[in-house]
Amino acid sequence: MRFAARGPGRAVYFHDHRRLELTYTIIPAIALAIMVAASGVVWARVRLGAPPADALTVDVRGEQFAWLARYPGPDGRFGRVDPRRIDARTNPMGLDPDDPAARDDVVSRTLHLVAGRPVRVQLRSTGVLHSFFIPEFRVKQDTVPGMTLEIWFIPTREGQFEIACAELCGIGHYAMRGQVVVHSPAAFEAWLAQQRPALSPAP
Ligand SMILES: [Cu+2]
Repeated sequence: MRFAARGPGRAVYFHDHRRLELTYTIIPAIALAIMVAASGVVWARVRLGAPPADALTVDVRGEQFAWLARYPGPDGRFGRVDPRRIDARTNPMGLDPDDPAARDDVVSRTLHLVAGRPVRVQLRSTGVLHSFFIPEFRVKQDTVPGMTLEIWFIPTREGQFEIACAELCGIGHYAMRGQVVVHSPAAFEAWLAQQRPALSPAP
């Protein structure tokens, strides 16, 4: 406004202004350093810290184009899985029937969790990269074929939420939606008690 075409005076041109440049470098540098340090503390707690001892462990597998969750069954142990055993209809998780620990494993298309109880999710993938994303929980972790990657968090509220796939994984990527149901502890136990082992489906 001051130096507009019709205004009085001329703009001053200067080539260097050390104090101005130092100011607009140092102030953002300090602000960014504070943000990096503060987020680093949170990152380390979430990503490097072990989940609490009472955490529920769930095995989750991404496939084109759906999510599968596995619970260890009454023996509390996950049985062996083998990608060569995967059959889309009869054994999508690839459970190995030769392993006794696999015979009581429960497999669900919906992820069931407990409000207030930490959960450790072991992520696997069949075929291609996916990304396990629950927007409401601010939880996101890629799934990589051949690797088991872990993420843990604490659902705080009962209700239904959505799992999205956040990695373009093929033609059906847009439809790769899963459901998370967060129960009270009693409702979760009741749900689990109703499930049949994946390897012995209803007659
Ligand atoms: Cu996907």
